[in-house]
Amino acid sequence: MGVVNVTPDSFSDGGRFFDPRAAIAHAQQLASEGADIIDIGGESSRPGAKPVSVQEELERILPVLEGLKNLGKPISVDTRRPQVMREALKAGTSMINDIEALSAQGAMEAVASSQCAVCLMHKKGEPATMQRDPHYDDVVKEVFGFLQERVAACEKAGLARDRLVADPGFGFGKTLEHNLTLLRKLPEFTKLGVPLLAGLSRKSGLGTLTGRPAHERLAGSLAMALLALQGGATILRVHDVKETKDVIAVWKAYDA
Ligand code: 9MG
Repeated sequence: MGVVNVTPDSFSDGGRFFDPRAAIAHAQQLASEGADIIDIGGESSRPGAKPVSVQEELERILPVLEGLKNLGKPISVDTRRPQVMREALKAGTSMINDIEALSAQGAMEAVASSQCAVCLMHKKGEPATMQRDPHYDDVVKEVFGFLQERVAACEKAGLARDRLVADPGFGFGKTLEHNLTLLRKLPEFTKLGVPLLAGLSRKSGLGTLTGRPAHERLAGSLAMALLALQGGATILRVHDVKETKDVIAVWKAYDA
């Protein structure tokens, strides 16, 4: 899954793809590099990010969705808002990537009548404050329990399990140690019975581990990608598609 942030303030590429033409060209580039899914987001969820209005979010993503209609690859929209989900689905989106796991009022209904896939992500707290001293008694138990409950809630609302993907939400209300614990225990999350998505690309934990700024975290991101594959992730949300595809090719040969 290649990331396209149509935002002025995302942590790794803030502003580079804010112009719809730049976002469309970047999505085309990621698709040509082998991305199987393109994830379009109109609201930054980096730590400290401020929410944008529904109107603003729609104005950012709809021209990009229009420009990618004939891309020939599934498009995912990263949103937590039911109104945005509905408009994105009308525009042909195949997947909703929700960092709030369809917990907003009306979100479940917004996707239930379509056939789209849904990524249910765990997050503790709100982006503006979630990295201020997050605490868990047992991070694996809490994140697993949350995702299990959301999968069950989706099924109860009529979303078949084969439409769902689960994601522990690395970096969303988690310390570096929480993230590493979740990564070590990722194989346990395969018990959820749905594909696992991991988003570790360029995240701040890599800055802590390597001392490098976001645009210099490629090697660390690739190491994380391999660890996530080994842990059972089948979708990697990444900025560097071409290089990650090479990691996947090596991993597949090893794992054959
Ligand atoms: C939007 N977004 C930013 N980071 C993410 C992650 O780790 N997973 C998912 N599903 N979405 C993310």
